[in-house]
Amino acid sequence: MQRRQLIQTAGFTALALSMSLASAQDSNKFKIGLILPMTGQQASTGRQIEAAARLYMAQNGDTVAGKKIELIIKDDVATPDVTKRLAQELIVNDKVNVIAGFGVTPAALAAAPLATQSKTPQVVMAAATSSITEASPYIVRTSFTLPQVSVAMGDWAPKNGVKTVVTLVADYGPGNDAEKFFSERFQLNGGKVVEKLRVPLRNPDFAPFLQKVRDAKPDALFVFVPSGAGAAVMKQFLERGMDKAGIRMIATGDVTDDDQLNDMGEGALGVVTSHHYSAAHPSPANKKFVEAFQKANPKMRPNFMAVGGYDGMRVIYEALKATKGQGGGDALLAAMKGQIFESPRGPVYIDAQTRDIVQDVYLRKVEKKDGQLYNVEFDVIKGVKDPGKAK
Ligand code: VNL
Repeated sequence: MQRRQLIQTAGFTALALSMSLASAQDSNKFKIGLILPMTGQQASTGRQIEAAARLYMAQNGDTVAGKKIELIIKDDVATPDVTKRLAQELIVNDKVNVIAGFGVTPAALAAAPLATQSKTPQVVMAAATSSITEASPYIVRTSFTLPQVSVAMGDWAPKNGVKTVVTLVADYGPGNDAEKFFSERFQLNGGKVVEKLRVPLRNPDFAPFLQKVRDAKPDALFVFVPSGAGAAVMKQFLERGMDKAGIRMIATGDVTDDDQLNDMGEGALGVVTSHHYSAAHPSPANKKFVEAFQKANPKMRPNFMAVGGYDGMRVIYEALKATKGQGGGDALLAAMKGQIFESPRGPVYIDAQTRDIVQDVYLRKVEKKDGQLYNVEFDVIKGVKDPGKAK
């Protein structure tokens, strides 16, 4: 009897001990739930961000302020219903400290109410519609916004012989932002927008739209499509001889994406874009970043998505350090706001009011360097805030 009791007690003690060990172990962990499109049309964005997040961890260690960092990567196939379910599971079951990633705008918006309810910081590393940061006070963004980069093109084009334009954008949040902010600025500068075309986000066929552009015969076609779709637009633009018909392509840098640019062929030479990151950005910090990224991922060139992911990890690591490993959601969020640092893209900061990134925007031209195609920067607008916040 006594013996049985003893064994039972010992058993319970062992169980209790292992449970408290597990929770002690858990409280020594800091979990980041990274929700990304790893398959489907936006898979290159997931690949780039995962590679960059892993690089950041390899360079900065996986223990911060006494906490072991655990990265939990989930594939949402850029589908908002899936994003929402995954965010819920990560927050409730895995008890992650931060959710991050978000390859497309609908995915970022789907997770926002969960971030608010659970007071979990949501670090948006890719999605770029201006209004995203207004969807939750727990959102911090390390990518960019379409208004931020499109206005620069609305200033550059009319000064460089482009008087008439047709716009062609993917028909959802960031495309609508690009269309609006480019057009308004271009017209303010005396340019004329002849026609505004919107293509579906899913499996777009550009041919009928490009035919319309040919008929309208503007000086230039202004394009926004999301990362991963640029090569298809470029191919059809060239195949239909638009350039030979005297129509220039101008775009946001999403189109001449470093992930695809080198395979676009010589026809892409001379295309001028505005954006916040080029793999050819000539700073020592970027040279180090590109070299390390390519050493770890020999077949890849980092693009703007990679930099959004790398800087997002930086923002999370530094917030954890600043809160000495103690931070709950609110403390972490407060420590993310106002961070100032040198990114591979150039100097940046997280605006404490808007929680959006403030950064330099560059004008770039596709050129050949060492036998490869790059977006070579030739002008810069310093410290650009998101013009989409009407305040
Ligand atoms: C978005 C914006 C996605 C820009 C992108 O690539 C991009 C978005 C996937 O907000 O959905 O290049």
